Amino acid sequence: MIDLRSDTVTKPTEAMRRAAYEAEVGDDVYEEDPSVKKLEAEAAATLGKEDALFVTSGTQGNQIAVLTHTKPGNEVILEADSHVFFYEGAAMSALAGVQPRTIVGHRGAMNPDDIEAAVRADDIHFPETGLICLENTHNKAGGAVVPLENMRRVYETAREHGIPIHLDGARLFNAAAASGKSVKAYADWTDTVQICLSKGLGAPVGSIIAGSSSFIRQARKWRKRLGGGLRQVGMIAAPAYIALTEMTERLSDDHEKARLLADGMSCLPGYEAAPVETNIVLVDVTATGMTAAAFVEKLKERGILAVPFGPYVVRFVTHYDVTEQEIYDVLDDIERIG
Ligand code: TLP
Repeated sequence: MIDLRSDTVTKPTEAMRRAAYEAEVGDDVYEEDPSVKKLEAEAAATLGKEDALFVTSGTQGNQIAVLTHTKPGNEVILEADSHVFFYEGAAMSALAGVQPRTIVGHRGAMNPDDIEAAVRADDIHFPETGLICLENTHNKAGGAVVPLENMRRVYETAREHGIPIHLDGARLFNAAAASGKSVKAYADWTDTVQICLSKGLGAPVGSIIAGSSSFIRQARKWRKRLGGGLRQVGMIAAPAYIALTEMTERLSDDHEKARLLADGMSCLPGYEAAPVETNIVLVDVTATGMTAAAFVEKLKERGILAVPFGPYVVRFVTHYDVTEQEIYDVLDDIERIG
């Protein structure tokens, strides 16, 4: 099978498996696991934040951020197709007791004027705006990079109103690779940031949330409440350290493969690929007369996995476990599907 469903399907490298075996460990609930401490310190430095916390998943990291920044009854401003809103099982409402206020963005970027208009005035009828969430790269917008200038303007709006900003940076290293800017440059326009190490970077498990020391102290407590306080977790922090320090440079290879796939598909009749900036390719299959689900079934019969991302849109995600040759093979198969 050529698995293009997501960059979450990457398998840990040999070096990661060895690092897991050899990891120095301790009880991380007592903050005594040296491998976890090393990872958190490196992540905090890379993102330019005071402190960082290793969490089990991107969803857990985002939700700990929501829980830590807000109080029940708050409203959270976020993009209408953002992962936190669309794909996290309404966790912010179910767990934090906050309500989402969505804004439709352009390629994942919300207009700062729309944010300004959505911030609640002081009125007895209204919830308080407790948080603004951003996402970069933006998954549903096809891996679009939210420009730094947009993030800077959102930050200024947020600061005027004293509202914190959390960035879902599950694929922030992809944004950095595509733009040539550092992840810190993006994180500078946020209060807190979540990065995933288990997507295109290949760690078997884990995400990081980073922010001020006082934020991380409270976030650690939320992680424990959610059952995310783990013990000898250095076994997974050690491979995650490799993901953070050795796997980011090669992400532009994935972007190349995504462009190859998108350009190739656009040359075939019936397929229309959205602009590709990183490792996600969204293809509209309307003109083939098939639904996305039917097309994905046809792909599967040929040993190719992708996901329907809407009634007529299919998502392909490139990563290091798929070669350039396999992308050419996929294009040959799609040509045969017609
Ligand atoms: N996204 C997954 C699916 O949930 C859609 C994927 O295959 O892309 N933020 C963003 C922007 C994400 O894309 C994801 C995963 C997460 C957060 C959640 O990460 P995990 O899966 O570690 O909870």
